[in-house]
Amino acid sequence: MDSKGNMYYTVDKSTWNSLSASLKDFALGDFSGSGLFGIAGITNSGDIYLMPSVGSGWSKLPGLLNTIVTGDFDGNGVADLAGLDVYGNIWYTTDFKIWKGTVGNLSQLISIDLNGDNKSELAGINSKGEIWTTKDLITWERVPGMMSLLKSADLDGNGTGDLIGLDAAGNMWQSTDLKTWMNIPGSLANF
Ligand SMILES: [Ca+2]
Ligand SMILES: [Ca+2]
Ligand SMILES: [Ca+2]
Repeated sequence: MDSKGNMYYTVDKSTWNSLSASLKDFALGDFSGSGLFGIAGITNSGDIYLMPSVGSGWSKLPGLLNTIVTGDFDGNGVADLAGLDVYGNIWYTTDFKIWKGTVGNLSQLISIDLNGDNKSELAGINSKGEIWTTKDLITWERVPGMMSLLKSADLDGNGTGDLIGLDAAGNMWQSTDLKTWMNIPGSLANF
């Protein structure tokens, strides 16, 4: 990406081409294990491009997605990708070549280390607002409650990812046990 915000990619590592598309979503991660962060971007048409470290050039990945997140799903210290297609189907890849599907259908996806083993798992919200998590990328468990937006961080510092949710009324909630929600005082609904 140049200083004017134009994107370029190379397929032969010697010729730079302009990426004549704008991104609708992107995520940051250390895709090379070098300690340098790169960018994974989704164009408006759903094409997936990866820039392993910022400034290194874009390469096109197989597949089509609507949203993208990063996580380390195999725990090798290199960032991997997960995302939702336009139908809400859930996909992830650890080699940037083959996308593996997991059951379910979501409208928002996040990566989260639910069990503290330094491997990422997935959580998300479906179209009804139900909250779902998977610890093995195969089976999903429902977390009680309904949210309209979901984020994760290790709120209690015990090494496992916790959930922060925003409900439809604009109230914020936190869950560190993935069973019960505690209100975070101060609604953002009126801001
Ligand atoms: Ca990885
Ligand atoms: Ca984990
Ligand atoms: Ca925690």
